[in-house]
Amino acid sequence: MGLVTYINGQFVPKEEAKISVFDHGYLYGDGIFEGIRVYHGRVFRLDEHVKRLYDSAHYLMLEIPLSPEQMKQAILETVRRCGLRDAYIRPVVSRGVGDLGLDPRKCKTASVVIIVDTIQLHPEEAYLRGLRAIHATTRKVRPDALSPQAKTLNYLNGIMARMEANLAGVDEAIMLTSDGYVCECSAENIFLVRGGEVWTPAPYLGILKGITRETVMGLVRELGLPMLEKVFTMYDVYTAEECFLTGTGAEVGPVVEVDSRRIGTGAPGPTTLRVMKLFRELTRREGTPIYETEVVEGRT
Ligand code: PXG
Repeated sequence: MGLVTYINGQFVPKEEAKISVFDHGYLYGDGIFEGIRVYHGRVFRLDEHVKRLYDSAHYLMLEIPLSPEQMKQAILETVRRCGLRDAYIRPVVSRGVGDLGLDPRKCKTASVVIIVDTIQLHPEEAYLRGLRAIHATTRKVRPDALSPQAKTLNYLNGIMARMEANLAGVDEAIMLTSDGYVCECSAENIFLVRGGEVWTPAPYLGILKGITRETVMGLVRELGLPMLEKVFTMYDVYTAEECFLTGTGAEVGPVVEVDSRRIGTGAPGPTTLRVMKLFRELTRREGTPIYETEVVEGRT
């Protein structure tokens, strides 16, 4: 079965899914998106992702021509038509076709696209040995300039950081606030294990409050460990016992080296491995079923 893309109410083969060059999503990055995973025939945290999509739209005063319920159904139907049980879903809503000026009033209707494909952000082997990271010289955009909560189509800030990681020959880039505090990675949140506690940057620093981050904070508490949202610097990262990152694409990824400093033992640590295991188990159990048969399976 070929991959199917939803585009403005139609399901088309992915090769035929095309958007106008006059769409302000293309011209200005004026639009929003989500990244959602399907595990074993179930969409993980669908309600949370759809809520965040509509919150991003509300922030940008972008009217999505579907209700959240219709969006959920369109997402489920697109995955169903792709015939995949494990997948990555990318709903994208852009301002729509306008003229060559910035003014969004010229764009009459938003474009709605749902792409379904597979994704692997880092090779499997990187999760076994652990990821290597640097901290980027590119600072996070200040939250008073553009909200980090809104997943807009302008990801240049993260892309600039990611290019620094590529040039340094490592897997990821840690981004700091303009004041130099640890914020998040190019498209993941960051966690440390220090003295039996688990730390992650406080939301007011200007992070995206990731859905995987929220999930993992719950798992850490389940493990009976203190889970703290804090303000910290690269010193705390270098001297942590463990470091890991979280994101829909990357899932839970151990970080074993930062700015050429070994983190902990230099191998994925015991708390990180426990969180990875719990996360894998949770994604097997929970989620909105795509196929009827799995509704039955899920309830028995
Ligand atoms: N921080 C930023 C800046 C992000 O863009 C996360 C954290 C993690 O959030 P979730 O809700 O996914 O746990 C993101 C995630 C991808 C991908 O393919 C993810 C994002 C953006 C682009 C690609 O994983 N956002």
